[in-house]
Amino acid sequence: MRQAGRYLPEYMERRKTAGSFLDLCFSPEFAVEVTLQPLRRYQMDAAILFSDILLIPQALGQHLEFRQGEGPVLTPVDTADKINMLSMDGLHEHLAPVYETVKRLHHEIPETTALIGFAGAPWTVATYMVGGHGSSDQAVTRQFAYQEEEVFQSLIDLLVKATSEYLIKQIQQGAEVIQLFDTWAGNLPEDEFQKWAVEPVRKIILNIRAQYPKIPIIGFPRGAGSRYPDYIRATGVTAVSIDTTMPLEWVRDNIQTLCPVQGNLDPLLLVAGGEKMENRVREILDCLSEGPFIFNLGHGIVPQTPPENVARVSEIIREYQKK
Ligand code: 1CP
Repeated sequence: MRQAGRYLPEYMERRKTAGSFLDLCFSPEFAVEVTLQPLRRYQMDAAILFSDILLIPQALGQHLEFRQGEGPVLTPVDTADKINMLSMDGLHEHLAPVYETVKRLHHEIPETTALIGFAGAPWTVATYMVGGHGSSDQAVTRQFAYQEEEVFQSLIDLLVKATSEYLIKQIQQGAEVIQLFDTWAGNLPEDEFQKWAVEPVRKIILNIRAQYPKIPIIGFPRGAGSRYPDYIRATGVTAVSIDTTMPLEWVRDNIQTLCPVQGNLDPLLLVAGGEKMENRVREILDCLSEGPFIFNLGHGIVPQTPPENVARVSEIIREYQKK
């Protein structure tokens, strides 16, 4: 999950110096620094590259801004003509600073710390591209996919190609694990889940594995619920991130039997802290640590998180491991 960001005062300071969030993403020096910030404070086993899933639309030629208090704003690509204007021609040149960041991180982080590269899964990235901003129901994009299915398919195909190449480059530069974030997969009905969440991820994984057969790939089909097992079998992911809603015993019996899982502390419990947070951390460990398991949050860390609560969680996990 996201582990760097606005809850850390040192991040806010660095972002001020960088200028904007996008300047931070495109400065290898600052992006390395911000990736390492959580590692300096806590005993994390992995670092996740500091970047964003929306750099791909920008690299394909779509206008992108991050407005204060509003999040990402893109000029919607919601017609065949606008989608046809997107191009992979400048993709790698545009993303070169990200590859440089991965390369530097590979040399800077300790050998015992895994370096995770990532991208958004095509469906989630497409919801921002077509809708022009984040939304809780992705209605604009879901409707577009019904009414203009062929056009939408061409956008997804482009994203499959761009994302596969982008991730292969990250691996070439030293990413040791890849994570694919499908934050909005859960709102898709059955057939659409197959078409837009499963198929594109299956193809990306095939493309990556053609060059790197052994690279671990973690999928995060947030909100997939009972569809997690099918998703795992159909896409070929190595492991899955489970979101905050997943019942632990069900995960143990139906998912951990198929692959390693990571998750699923509610990021808001990390804000609340205290006994409730500590009890839940132990419950998660008690239920899932007998099988293949990576402790993690069930979604990204939020800005109002007190850093000392993260330290406390890390401490509980380390004490638990010693038992
Ligand atoms: O400084 C700031 O204000 C920027 C906040 C921020 C950060 C820290 C954004 C804007 N992106 C990021 C980094 C980021 N995003 C990482 C890097 C790793 C790390 O921080 O340690 C990762 C993995 C992401 C992934 C991401 N971006 C997702 C998928 C995962 C998830 O959490 O759901 C999504 C949906 C985005 C889009 C995005 N980027 C930023 C915002 C505010 C959003 C959400 C927009 C919305 O409301 O829909």
